[in-house]
Amino acid sequence: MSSLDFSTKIGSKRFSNPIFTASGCASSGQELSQFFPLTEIGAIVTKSIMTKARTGRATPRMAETPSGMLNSIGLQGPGIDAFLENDIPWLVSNSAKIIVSIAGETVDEYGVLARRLRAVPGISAVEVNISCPNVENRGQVFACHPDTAIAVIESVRRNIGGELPIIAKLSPDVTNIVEIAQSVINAGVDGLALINTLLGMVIDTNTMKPKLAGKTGGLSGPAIRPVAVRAIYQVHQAFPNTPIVGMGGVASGRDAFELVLAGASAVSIGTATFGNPTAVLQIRDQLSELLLEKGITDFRDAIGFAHRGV
Ligand code: RRO
Repeated sequence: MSSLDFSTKIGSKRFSNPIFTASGCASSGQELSQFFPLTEIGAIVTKSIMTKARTGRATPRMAETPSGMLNSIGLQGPGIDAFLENDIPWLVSNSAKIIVSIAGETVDEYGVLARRLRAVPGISAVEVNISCPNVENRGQVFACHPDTAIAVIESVRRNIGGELPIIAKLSPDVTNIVEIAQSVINAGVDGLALINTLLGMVIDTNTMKPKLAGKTGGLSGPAIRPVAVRAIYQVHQAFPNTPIVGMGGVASGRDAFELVLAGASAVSIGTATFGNPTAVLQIRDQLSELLLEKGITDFRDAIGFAHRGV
């Protein structure tokens, strides 16, 4: 059987394979490392980190939905100091490829986080999460408006220094995702992460109250995959040279392939990991088999294939 070049690039950085974890679904990798060495995956994308430690929203924070789930975690995390002291050295000592996801309540907070990361060795890229649905104030969903999205990315760009690729994570809960992508590309991102969860809500018909303490939550899982495929397709069509890390309900190699055909240069696995901690590896292996079955020996030839000749 012919061999596959499974490597991919985001900005200046190369990854040995295109299957990553999705931010928030594998913390900083410690739990997953009980099941396999983190060097097996293309990159670990850490849970979005903020300047200060945060307990997150009240429980219940999760609810099942048809073919998916809602989460209302609310950016729980240790804060950047503890993260840099504990999580990054641990990941580096495990030779993991690291993409650090950051989140802030203000434009300045993103700049502060970027400045803290600029001199840290061992990081491959920064994901700028401007699309967390679980914030008290919808005005903090910076990815919902071109002006606020630009302000955050400019602040990160100013503070991060030249080397680290910046990936902006966008929300599907907008009228025109291409317009938001255009604004963050103009502001200097090297890649895009598409898509964050969709804002949803479940009401318990027995108690007649919302199931989540925070009332609303982010919808993930197979239910949202067609939304991810659509967003990736639209954005890749408009900006074919901007790498996309695709995510949204991927549970098999074939699902990952669909996002790649739409235009993703890498695919992150989130919700599938909760039911099966080795999902990331299975999806990686299924995707590589599928590519070879299709006669594709260079992964990069598959990126955006669905656009060709259309
Ligand atoms: O922490 C969360 O509640 C959360 C985040 Br930061 C995000 O980006 N997306 C999501 O569904 N949940």
